[in-house]
Amino acid sequence: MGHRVFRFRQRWLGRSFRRQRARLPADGLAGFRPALSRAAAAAGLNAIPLASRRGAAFGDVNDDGNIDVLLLNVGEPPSLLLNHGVAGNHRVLFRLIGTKSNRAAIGARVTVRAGKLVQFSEVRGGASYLSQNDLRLHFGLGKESNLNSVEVQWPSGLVEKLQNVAPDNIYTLVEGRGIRDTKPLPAP
Ligand SMILES: [Ca+2]
Repeated sequence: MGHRVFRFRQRWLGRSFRRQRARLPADGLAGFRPALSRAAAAAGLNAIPLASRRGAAFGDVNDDGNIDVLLLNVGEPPSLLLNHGVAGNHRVLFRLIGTKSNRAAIGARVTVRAGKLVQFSEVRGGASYLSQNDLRLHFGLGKESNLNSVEVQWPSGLVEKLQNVAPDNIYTLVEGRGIRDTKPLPAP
């Protein structure tokens, strides 16, 4: 991401500490490293100007169903990486609002079942350095065009289960009241 004391080093050592987005250990991860490099190149990440970066926040900034990334640059404006995604894949987002639980629903867990897919995610506070991810939970569904079930475990202990939920929407779920709002996403 960048060197911790880059200003000092640049002034006194005459070296640049701006870096590419990720550095992986030279040993280990032998198969993962080239695969990650190819994925980064395909996504256009190698074209991003070098910078000394710190935190990163993940979320769907433009409500198109694809998770975007905001990178925090030291002494410079942040970089917003908009994810244009892959056509044809379904997805769904859930915004949770607690009533008995905390309003932000921190700690709530959602489990979705779609065909053979079973996924879960949890609403979390805090993430990368000085960053907060989107509190909405995002699930990529691939070619699955129907959610068989959606189960919400609220911090209060309440468990709610919804069935046959259509993908490609942003749902607002209120604790104890089910789906209270639906915002369609663009066609996959
Ligand atoms: Ca997006």
